Amino acid sequence: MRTQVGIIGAGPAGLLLAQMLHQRGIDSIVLEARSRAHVESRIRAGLLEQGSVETLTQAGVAERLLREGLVHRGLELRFGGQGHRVDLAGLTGGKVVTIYGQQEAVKDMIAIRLAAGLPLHFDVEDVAVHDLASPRPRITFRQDGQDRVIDCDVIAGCDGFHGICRPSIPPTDLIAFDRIYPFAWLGILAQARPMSEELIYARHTDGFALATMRSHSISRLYLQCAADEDVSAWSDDRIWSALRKRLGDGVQEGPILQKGVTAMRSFVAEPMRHGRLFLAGDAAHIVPPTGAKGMNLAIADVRVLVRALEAFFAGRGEALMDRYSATCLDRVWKVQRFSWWMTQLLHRQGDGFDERVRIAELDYLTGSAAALTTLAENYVGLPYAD
Ligand code: RFL
Ligand code: PHB
Repeated sequence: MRTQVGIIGAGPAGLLLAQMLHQRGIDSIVLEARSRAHVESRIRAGLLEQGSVETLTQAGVAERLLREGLVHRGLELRFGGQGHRVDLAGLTGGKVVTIYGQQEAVKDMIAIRLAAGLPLHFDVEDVAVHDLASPRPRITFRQDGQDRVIDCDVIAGCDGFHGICRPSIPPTDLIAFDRIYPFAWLGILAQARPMSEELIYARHTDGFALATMRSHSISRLYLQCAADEDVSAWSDDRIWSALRKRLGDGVQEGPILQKGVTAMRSFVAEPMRHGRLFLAGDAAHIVPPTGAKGMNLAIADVRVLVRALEAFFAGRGEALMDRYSATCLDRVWKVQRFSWWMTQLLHRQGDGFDERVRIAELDYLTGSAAALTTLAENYVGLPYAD
């Protein structure tokens, strides 16, 4: 097989890249290790920055998102038993965020690609990348028991944090920056009306809690828990009682459809390019979910990569490809800073000096238009470089 861009991973990064390249007449083949059903049912991110919605709209994959997504103009910070509304739109000249499940965006992009008859292979095995320093890198894999090879001009590593692309770069050519937090999130999806029209980020002496949603009848709720938390120790009753305690009155209960523990990590690999291999999304970086940035950052990387590849395939040279990593990392580090800041501000960690400083900071934040503007402009999404 032969293609211009071999894309490994059918998450938001890989699928959006394939679609945006297709719009520009550039061929790609997408390889995905898991089944279509698995990829379409993985419950993950849910919040899109305004720029992400615009990007998905321009990519022609937002018809259902624009119909079903829930537009939010503000959020609530709750601490010391009191709620404080952050007027995101008012503080950012009208910018908003949209709630739309990542797996719904993934479903939409898969359907559009398959309907167009474009190559997207699920359940592939033993994916490996070769000759990354040459102008003709190769991907090998197994499909239905057969060994296969794809000759590419470029390979896009969109295979997430546990993929094979980043580990294929010689360790001497990569620097990794890592921070693991001493807590995690227990997340549930429940058949219950959201407790509020907007998201509630709550800080409580028992730990952080977040009330978000997927629709007017499905709630998504998170609780700070131990890093090594055993989900089986959390009965439905224990979960609801912890949520009521941390979020206060108004928690709407209903059947729990799904439960899981999400580890909290900040990670960046530099550079995001090795020869003809370009990393995008979680393959290159991870943020803790508190700032709701992971999927948005994957989308931002893809925008930069598409421009670089468009110039390259149009014969305008490699200047943008050479700048790909630096351009992406500029945003990545700002988003890392914001995600780290939201995480350390809102989670309970001991009872010492740092804890008192965090409470003072929250108090300051909610009383300062300047500090709230900083929060709001990061939350709705920093402007793109292009
Ligand atoms: P993905 O989605 O992990 O996709 C990578 C794909 O690659 C496949 N793969 C392989 N395919 C072929 N060969 C191999 N060897 C392969 N190895 C792996 C995988 O099966 C997978 O399909 O990465 P991508 O595309 O970079 O997208 C990143 C996002 O998924 C991630 O950043 C977000 O989900 C993070 N995140 C959030 N982001 C937001 O923007 N807003 C949020 O509100 C938000 N909330 C969250 C989150 C992540 C969470 N978890 C579970 C980590 C909430 C949670 C709980
Ligand atoms: C979600 O809807 O899953 C979500 C929203 C905001 C966050 C994290 C997760 O900060």
